[in-house]
This record gives sequence, C-alpha cells and structure tokens, in this order.
Amino acid sequence: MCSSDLDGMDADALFAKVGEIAAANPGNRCTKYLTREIFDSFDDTAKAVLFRCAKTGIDNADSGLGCYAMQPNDYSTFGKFFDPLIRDYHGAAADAKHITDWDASGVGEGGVLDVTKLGLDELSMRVRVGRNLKKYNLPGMMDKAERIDFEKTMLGAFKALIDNPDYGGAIYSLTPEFADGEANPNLISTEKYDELVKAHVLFKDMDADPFLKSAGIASDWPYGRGCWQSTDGQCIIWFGEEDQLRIMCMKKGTLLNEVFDRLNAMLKVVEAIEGIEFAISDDYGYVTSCPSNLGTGMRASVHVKIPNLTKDGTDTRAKEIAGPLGLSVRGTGGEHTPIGADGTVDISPQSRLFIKECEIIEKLYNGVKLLMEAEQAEGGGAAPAAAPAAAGGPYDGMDADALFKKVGEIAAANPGNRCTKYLTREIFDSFDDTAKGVLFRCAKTGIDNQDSGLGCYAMQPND
Ligand code: ADP
Ligand code: CIR
Repeated sequence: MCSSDLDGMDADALFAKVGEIAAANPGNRCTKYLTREIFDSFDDTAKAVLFRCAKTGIDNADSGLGCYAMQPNDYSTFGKFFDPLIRDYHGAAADAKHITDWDASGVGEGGVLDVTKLGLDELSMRVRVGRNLKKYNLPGMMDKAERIDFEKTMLGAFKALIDNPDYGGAIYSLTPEFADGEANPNLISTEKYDELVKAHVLFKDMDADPFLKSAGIASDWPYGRGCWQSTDGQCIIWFGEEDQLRIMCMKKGTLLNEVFDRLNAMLKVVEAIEGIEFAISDDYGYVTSCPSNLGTGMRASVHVKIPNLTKDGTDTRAKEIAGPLGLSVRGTGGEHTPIGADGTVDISPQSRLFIKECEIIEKLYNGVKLLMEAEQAEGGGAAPAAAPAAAGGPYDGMDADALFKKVGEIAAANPGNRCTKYLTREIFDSFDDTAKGVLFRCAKTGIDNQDSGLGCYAMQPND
C-alpha cells in the first residue's frame, strides 16, 4: 500500500503513534482497540479504509470513540476492531443484539407522556434519527460527485413528501451547483441559511468540527448539504450531515409522544418511497457513521429551564446530576454550544443502541421528571413528586413490611438501582419515625423509578 494511504506514515510509524496516543489517552477507544494484528489481517485496500475509519481518533487524541464507519458494511468488515469498541462504549454484553420497537402504547399513562404532569409548561421537543442509504458510501468516504448524486436521489423522495398533503413543504439546499454546472433550483442565500440554523432547522458548518473534518465527513462543504421541511415546519430531513440523513420531528408542546409518533409515521412514508433502502446491520440495527448513534440512531430531546442547577452560568452541576440519570446535557444550539442565559439546556437520553425506540422516549420523560426534582431541591424547595411521608408511615400507602417487600423485588429485577441495593430494613429500622419519614422521601425516587441508577436524593443538607 502506498504511504499516502496512511497520512505519509508506514505501518510501523502508524502503530508507534497509535501506541503513544493510547498510553497518554486511555479514553480514546480507537487507539485502544486498533491493534497491529487486526490491521495486518486485512489486504491493502481494506487497510486503507480501516485507516480512514480510525483517522479521526489519531488526529484528535482527546476522542472518546475516535472512529467513524466509511461504508455501510464497515461494522461487519472491520468487526474485529469495531465490535469490542462498540460494546465498550455502549456498556453491552458480547451477545447483545439490537431490537427495533416503536410501540410506545405502553409508556406513560396509556401511551401519553404529558410534561404538564411534571409541573412543566410547553417545551420545545425534538426526536431525530440518523439513517443512511445502503447504496451509497457513508459521508466520510463520499466524494463531491457522490454527494451531489445522493442529493439528487433525495430530491425524488422529497418530491413525494411535498406532493403528500400530510407534509408539503420545501427544500433548502446549500449546493452551489450540480455536476457539469447544472443550476440548483433549491439553492438558498447565506442569510436564509443563517436564519434556518438559528431556528434549529438546519445544521451548522461542519468544517468547524475537528472530529468530522479529519474523518472526511465535513469534506466538500457545502456540496450535498441541505434539508427538506414540511409546510407546518415540524417535519425535517437533513441531508449531508454526519449521517446521509437525519430525519426528525420538532415542535413546541406538552405531549412527548406526539413528536415520537409523528416521526414514526413519517419514517414509514419515507421508507416506502422507491429507491430508499436504509442500511441495517443484523447486530447493531440502523447503521450510522458514528458508533455512538448505532441502533436506533435516535436522540430525543427537550429544551428545559433549570436555573438553579446552572446558577454558576455553566452546565457543570447539571451534568453531575444528569449523567447518573443516563441523560446528556447540551447547549441550546446543539452539541458544543453554550447553555441559554436563562438556564435553558437541551436534555436527551444517552442510550441509542441495545435499547428500543419506545424506551428512549420513556427514559426522556422519566429523566426530565427526576431532573426537575433535583432542580427544585437545588433551589431549596421540596421535591414536587415526593409525597409527604407521615412519621412512622404509611410510606406511600405501604407499611414498612410492604415497603421492604417492594424494595426487595425492585432490587432483584434492577441490579443497577443503587437505592434499593443499599436501602436495607436494618438501616431503616435504626432510625426514629421522623427520620424514617425523611429517609423514605430520599429513597422514593428510586422506588418509583425502577430504572434509576442512583435512585435517591438528599432532602436536607445533613442527610
Ligand atoms: P443532533 O441532535 O442531530 O445530534 P445537535 O445537538 O447539534 O445535533 O442539534 C441540532 C440542532 O437541533 C440544533 O440547532 C439544536 O439546537 C436543535 N435541537 C435539538 N433539540 C432541540 C429541541 N428539543 N428543541 C429545539 N431545537 C432542538
Ligand atoms: C469522539 O470520538 O469523541 C467524537 N468523534 C464524537 C463522538 C460522538 N459524539 C458524542 O459523544 N457526542
């Protein structure tokens, strides 16, 4: 293979560098899992592709993953590299297989996830999935001609949506011109682009992201980039970002299930359009460029105001609380942007793979509930969902025997729930009735939310 395939290095120099990065950056999963033995097991053509998958982690030593797939089959072709890395990142067993399931009829109250029940008013809600077409390279390996060809394929699909009275809408493209100087009828001005980014409809200039840039995902900007948006503004399909397609539903409202169900309906319409066949892996579900998005490709988010948890003007405290709840905190302009001046943040469940779609939306709802309780507690107010437990019980209608029967059952079924793991009858009985009432309030969240990681909050500074 020629040295230009490996950024001017031969394999010895490359692996000397990989070893140095791995030693200095234990969190860089690319250099942790990319061994010389794996690399040498491939022919020169495959080696060059594997290097392109790993280049972002070599160029950016502070990467958490440090790799992107370049072709839909890379996760299987280079499974020796990707599989342990994926299972490490997603905390999954070696035999876990992904299952797709959008049936959210069993979540919340009869399938309804109403944020007003959490004491919240209308929120900005968004659910997106990453998708890629089987017949094209993934964005990191596309050249300019393929990006334009892909956009032209999508124009046919967008026409079907525009002609459908449920959607309608328009295409906003950044592509200066198509091949052979053909004019692009959907080209928008810089001002319109800025307006759409500000309105959260279009994505930012990817060239500014060093991870995407060295992976080639940002190359040829702005060719093959843009979006379709429905007439009511709620349904959006990005083309040419980190995944070939990011398909989403977004609106201000109170029922999370509405954006979730509408996205599911839209996906069925898109998948039925001729020429649209999404890349799917038997083990990992929907194929995405970044291993972090595999499976559902789903990020379900809300913008919520948490002024108490952000009173220092940063998201540090919010992340301390949200992390153990399995939630990510982002800024109001998306990843790597600052939080809002009024304490508004973007909250979404971290999990994408080995989790069902319906579980993600439920996790968002339950997570926001716990986060808002923490927000209240941080402000010195009582946690709203914690019912006052009378001294000596009953504890939410249970006596101590019934309570500990329930704690035992939850602990057995949910080994990750630290509240029910550590709350023993012996500890409980060592307190007087007043203290028992407070201890119950500390633990109530872990009893009500069996999927808690911590499952408890202090109620008073000395708890
Ligand atoms: P992605 O969600 O696709 O991983 P980002 O975090 O960069 O990517 O977000 C993309 C855009 O979507 C940004 O403009 C961001 O502000 C917007 N966005 C995400 N969630 C919401 C939401 N709940 N309400 C409004 N805009 C949102
Ligand atoms: C990394 O490896 O750290 C970057 N390529 C980004 C990884 C995925 N994004 C994320 O965790 N939010």
